[in-house]
Amino acid sequence: MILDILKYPDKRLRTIAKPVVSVDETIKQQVKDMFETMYEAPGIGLAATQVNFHQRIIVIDVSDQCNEPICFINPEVIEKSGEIQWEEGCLSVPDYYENVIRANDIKVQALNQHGETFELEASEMLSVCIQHEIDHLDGILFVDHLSKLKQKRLKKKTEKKVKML
Ligand code: GNR
Ligand code: NI
Repeated sequence: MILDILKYPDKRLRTIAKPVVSVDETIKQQVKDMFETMYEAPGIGLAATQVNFHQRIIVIDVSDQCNEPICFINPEVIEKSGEIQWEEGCLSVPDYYENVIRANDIKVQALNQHGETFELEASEMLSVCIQHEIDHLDGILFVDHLSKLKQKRLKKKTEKKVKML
């Protein structure tokens, strides 16, 4: 099932997601729906927060063929180093792109969609995407990393758009 994606400045995007207690059938169905929603959007990642489900689930596929799905449940960054600047966008902030600086190399521990623990080392686009998605689970948007001036301009632009509807 395709899920609706919350759009900035929806307050529900500020919710802090709770850890998944057990990877049961409800969670597995949620993971499936999130992959479907991400591929349809299309996007390279999606956090549960964006579809108004406030448990710690992320889906990602940064491959060209869209055939390398990765699901992270209760993800934790256990190591990070280096820096990378990447132009980010977000399905919850349509038509807006800005550079953000993040760690380039990270090691993540999580559960997969079968409830098994795994570790993954990531860099560049995958690393940026994982950090962007974990931010969502903590109620943080990529625009929060920008200067106050840029945030003010985005707020104005968004208010204009809302008026037009
Ligand atoms: O589709 C997406 N592209 C993207 C590009 C640069 C940095 C991060 C991303 S994630 C985004 C999908 C999304 O909003 N995930 O939360
Ligand atoms: Ni996003």
